[in-house]
Amino acid sequence: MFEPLVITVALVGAEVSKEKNPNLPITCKEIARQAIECYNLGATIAHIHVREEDGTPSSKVEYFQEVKELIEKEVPMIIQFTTGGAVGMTEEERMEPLKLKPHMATLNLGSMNFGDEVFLNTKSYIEKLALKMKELGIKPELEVYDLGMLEMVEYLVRNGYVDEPVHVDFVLGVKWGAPANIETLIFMVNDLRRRGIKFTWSAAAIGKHQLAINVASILLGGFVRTGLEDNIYYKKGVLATNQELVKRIVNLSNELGRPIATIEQAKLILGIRR
Ligand code: KMH
Ligand code: ZN
Repeated sequence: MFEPLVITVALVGAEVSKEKNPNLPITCKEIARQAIECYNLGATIAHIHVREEDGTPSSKVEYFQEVKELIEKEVPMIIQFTTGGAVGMTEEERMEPLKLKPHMATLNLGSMNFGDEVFLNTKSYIEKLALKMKELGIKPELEVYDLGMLEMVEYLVRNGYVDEPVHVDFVLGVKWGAPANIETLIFMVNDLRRRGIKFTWSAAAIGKHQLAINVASILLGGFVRTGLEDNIYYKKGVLATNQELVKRIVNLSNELGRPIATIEQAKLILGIRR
C-alpha cells in the first residue's frame, strides 16, 4: 500500500487577490492562523508566500520570519518558503528568506511564459539556490512545470546539487506550462522512474483542475498540494477557503482508504530531521 498522504497547503501565493476571493489570507497573522487551522485539519506542509498589507506580493524577510514564528509557536508544521516569489522580483529578493532556514523551500526548475509574463529561472540561478539550500540544510521541493524540467531534475541529482531521494512537485495547468491532465501526470512520474531517480512526489494543478489532479495523486501514490494559491473555488461559482480545501482532501483520502500522514510520518518520509 502507499505511504500515508502528505498534504501541502499553498495558502496565498503571489497571483491571487482578495478582490477575487475575500478568504485569501494577506497579513502575516492571517497567513499563520490559516496555516495552523489547516494543520489541525490534516495538512503537514505550509507553502508560504507573504504580502504587504495592501496585498502586494512581498519578499520581506521580517514577514517570512513573523509567519514562521507564529506557526512554530502553535504547531510542529513543516514550513516551506517560496523562492519563486512573484514574477519581477530579483534573484536576491527571492533568495533572502532562506537565511531563516525553513525546513523546505521551493526550487523552480526552469524559465517559462507564465500567463502574460515570464518566470525566470536560469540554470545558474537554479544551481545557486540548490547549493544554498544544501549549505543551510533546507530540503528543496523541485517544481516541475513542463517536460524539459524533468531533465533538470536528473541534472541536479547527477551533479550533486540535490540529494536523493528528492521531493518533486508537478505543477500542472499553468499557462503556458504542461497541461493539467492525468496522462501528463503519469507521464512525468514514469519519466523520473525511467531515469532511475529516487524521489517522492506531489502534484498541484491550477484552477478547476486542482481537484481532479489531487484525487489522481491520492490514487497514484503521490502527495497533494491544495490551497488558494492554485485555485480559489470550492466548486463552480462557490469560493473556497484554505481550510475547506484541506478538509475535502482529508475526507476523500480517508474514503479512498489512504490515511493522512502525521507530522512525524511526513518528516520521516521527506527526510526532514529538524
Ligand atoms: N508566483 C510564481 C511566479 C513558488 O512558490 O516557488 C511562482 C511560484 C512558485 O509561486
Ligand atoms: Zn508558490
